[in-house]
Amino acid sequence: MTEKPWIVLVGGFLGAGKTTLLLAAARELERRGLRSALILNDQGEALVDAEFSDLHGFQSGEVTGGCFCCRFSDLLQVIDRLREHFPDVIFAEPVGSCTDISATTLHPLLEFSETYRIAPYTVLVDPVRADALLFIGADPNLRFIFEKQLQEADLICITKSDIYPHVPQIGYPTARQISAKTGQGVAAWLDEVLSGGLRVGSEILDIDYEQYAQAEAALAWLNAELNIRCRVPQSPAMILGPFFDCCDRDFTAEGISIVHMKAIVHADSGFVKAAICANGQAPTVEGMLDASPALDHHLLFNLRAVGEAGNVRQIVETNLASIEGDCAELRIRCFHPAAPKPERRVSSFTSSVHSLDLKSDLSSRKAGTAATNPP
Ligand SMILES: Nc1nc2c(ncn2[C@@H]2O[C@H](COP(=O)(O)OP(=O)(O)OP(=O)(O)O)[C@@H](O)[C@H]2O)c(=O)[nH]1
Ligand SMILES: [Mg+2]
Repeated sequence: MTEKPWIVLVGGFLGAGKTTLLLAAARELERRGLRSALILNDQGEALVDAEFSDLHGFQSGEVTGGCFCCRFSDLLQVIDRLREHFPDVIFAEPVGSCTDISATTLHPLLEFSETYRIAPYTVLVDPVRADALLFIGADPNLRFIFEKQLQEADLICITKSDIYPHVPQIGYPTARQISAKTGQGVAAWLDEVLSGGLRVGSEILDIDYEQYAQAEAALAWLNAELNIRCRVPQSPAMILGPFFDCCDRDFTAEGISIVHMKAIVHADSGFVKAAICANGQAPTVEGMLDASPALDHHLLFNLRAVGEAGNVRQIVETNLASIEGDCAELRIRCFHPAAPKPERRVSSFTSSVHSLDLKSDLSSRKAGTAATNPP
């Protein structure tokens, strides 16, 4: 490995499997004697993904309150901070509803190629999500984001091959199928992106930012965090299970479509995490189902859904209030993401990076050239 750490950006739609792959890749690098760090990103604060990475023992940092493009300076600061731990590879996961990453994050990062080696941009695709979003009649806002993400990828990988063995017809070449659960394709993907042989930032989107803003704003975004003191000791799973199931039931009853719902309950005895990527799905459960009962628990809950933020918040508050025990330090934020306003974006034809007049219309900006890392 080089003294210059790699920065590996991995995007893809909400729930595509980004965090799960990055943790599997970090474990693979650990087996090779290499150090990894992870950067998670969100429109809000209190991230399930960040807590989950910490619980796996990896150095992580967060860029919160906006996507990488709107918080590019924060991203640089977090990258610099993580360097203190001498990582060989810094993985960075943009928000799953974000696109135009190549122009607003990858190319601006290439300005720092003296310090870092920038890997090609991988976009992950969940086959079932692809089938649903490329179907005629799919939600046009979600489909817009999904298609733009595919368009700007340097490399597309199909995830969850252990449960979905088919390759969806997405209209773009795909590099490989990956299962972060069985490990299929993980080492090969790492070898490919760290080979230095692929083009970086080969696509710059032609994107209408008004349409992009409207597509993101169709999502309701809820992040909640609280402490729970039980009256009698309970395991984390005993708290998480009923809360999670009731939220799913109530969203379905109200016609709110879950895009990704995830939660972690953490006690001194252990933690349990549950996630679903659609209403009524059997949750993926990770952690320690058999953790001993405990009195004190910490709950983190992140929901991305198609629905009205007020409705979503009310359902979550009602179900939080039904948790057995005394709740304290509740922090809950529910909103529709604000219009993306990138700090920087590569210019159309020169591929140089500009600070933007935030009111400028980006919709007519068009293709730049692919960049490379200096030797
Ligand atoms: N069976 C299986 N499940 C997977 C795999 N990768 C991810 N998942 C599950 O898919 C769900 C979403 O995975 P995440 O890694 O959280 O997805 P993400 O893209 O980081 O999601 P956001 O950060 O919300 O955009 C979780 O329930 C994971 O356990 C896989 O390879 N196989
Ligand atoms: Mg994630």
